[in-house]
Amino acid sequence: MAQTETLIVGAGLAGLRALYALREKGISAVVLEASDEIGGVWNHNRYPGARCDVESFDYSYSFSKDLEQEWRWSERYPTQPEILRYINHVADRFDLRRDVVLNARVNEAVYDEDRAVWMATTSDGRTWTANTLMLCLGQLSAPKIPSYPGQEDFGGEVIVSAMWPRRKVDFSGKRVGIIGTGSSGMQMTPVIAQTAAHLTVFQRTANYSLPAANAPLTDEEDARVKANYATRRDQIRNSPTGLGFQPGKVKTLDVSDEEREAALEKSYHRLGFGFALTFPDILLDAKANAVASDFLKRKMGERVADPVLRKKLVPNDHGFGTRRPSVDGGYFEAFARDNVELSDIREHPIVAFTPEGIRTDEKLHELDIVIFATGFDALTGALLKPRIVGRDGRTLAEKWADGPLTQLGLATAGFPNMVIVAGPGSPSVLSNVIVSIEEHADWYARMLATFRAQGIVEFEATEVAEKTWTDYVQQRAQETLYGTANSFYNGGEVAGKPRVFMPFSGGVRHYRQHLQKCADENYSGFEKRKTPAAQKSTEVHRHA
Ligand code: NA7
Repeated sequence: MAQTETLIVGAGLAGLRALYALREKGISAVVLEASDEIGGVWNHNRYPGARCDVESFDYSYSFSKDLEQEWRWSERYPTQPEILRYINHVADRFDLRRDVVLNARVNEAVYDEDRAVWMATTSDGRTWTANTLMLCLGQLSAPKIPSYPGQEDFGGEVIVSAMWPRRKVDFSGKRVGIIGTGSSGMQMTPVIAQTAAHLTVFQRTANYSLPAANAPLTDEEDARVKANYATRRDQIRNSPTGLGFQPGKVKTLDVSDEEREAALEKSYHRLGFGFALTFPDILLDAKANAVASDFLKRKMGERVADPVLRKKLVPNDHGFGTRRPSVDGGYFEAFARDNVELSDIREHPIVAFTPEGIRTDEKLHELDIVIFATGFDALTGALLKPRIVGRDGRTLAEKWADGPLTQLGLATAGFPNMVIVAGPGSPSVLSNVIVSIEEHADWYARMLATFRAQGIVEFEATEVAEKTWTDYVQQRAQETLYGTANSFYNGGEVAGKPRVFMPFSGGVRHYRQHLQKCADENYSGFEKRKTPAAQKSTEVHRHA
């Protein structure tokens, strides 16, 4: 049985950053990774066109000034291969690999109440013991794969975008179908269209998207950012979404039509996700949202010449930002190609797969390759995959049956010495996730170092604190328009999943203030014990 102070589960951006933070505090840790490579979602999502829709300067670690200066991003929005190279560079640069165990999927983690330790068993047959269990399993990392009648009879190849094969997939001469038009489907469409003989995009919901305005980064741009990186990082940490954009000060309807149009036009062309903050009320007020949505619908419509196609491709059932929008590189324009076809599966649903392809209630689409770009069981999916057993034999899946409960997005009562990085109850998917990851990693490292110095062997979120925080997360969400759509923010994307808004929508700056307050109050909302509660109760029992 192997032993360490902290077991980190997952070697993506979060797990590696947590390892670095813990080492800095002299806390030993081992990272267990299911795959044979580090990188998390950036290891698995190798589909053509995969890239981050946060600018590369900001989708990068801030913990090392040297790293910031040394690394040279090549484009404004980094591609998946470049991000994976970056992650591998960081792992080598800071000698992180020596504490990473690959091919070790955690199937089960059980809390031993008497000893206040976690015991984790992995797919390689080993058992690990640790004082603390730190879950760095990602937010959008448990793929959601639909099953259709006849799927097993399909004669072609089926590929899942989030489990993309390592080999090169050759689309030339192939008839390809993509199911799903979220960021993944939208990113791969224009790329695959270039080589496939024919591409059919199966769309259930038309999605909002802004043009990426991607470009190679010049040496001047690189030097300019690196000369002022600290200021840029500061702006990011103090912005609502961790992207550096501050909300406009004047409300949408408080400016003249000309001013409003000019402001929307400006942010449309420069800011990607910053568009949502052009005015402070776009995600808060239905009328303001309708104005921003109409602007974007017009813009998307201008990118599609065919009026019938335009009607299908422009969203009509939800407001901008109430589900995650996309930042695309030529998605709408791809439909002008002779070899690209849209299948509106809301109008003509998929009936079944056949040996030849996909049959909708309108026609048979003959296909050689079908790609599922159908998204993820977001936020809780990956956390609930391993069997995590807390106090009294209760599993995390049982505890969260009606939705996740957390104290400050950090931990959940009944699961002592277990923490979650960038999961439910924290800004997570509503933020530049790397900012949220770094915030948690450093905060936990300080917390664990403090507890060690204080002789605390067991810490546990209280039920009162987690109820207060979870209610607050709901209250903040109710102030927004997020509740008006089914999305992966609120469980609406998975049949049977509790419909609960999961991330904290109050912004990364506000969230950090809560974290700071918690730490300042010697980690309020947590019970801290020098003897495990189970031992104490045995003692009490004995004395009685
Ligand atoms: P998303 O954004 O969750 O998109 C998934 C897409 O797949 C979306 O268009 C779904 O339609 C569609 N979908 C899901 N299930 C089905 C079924 N059963 N049939 C047809 N279509 C389906 O995932 P992505 O991978 O694109 O992006 C995830 C994040 O990764 C992204 O936001 C970035 O953070 C990076 P629906 O809208 O549910 O009707």
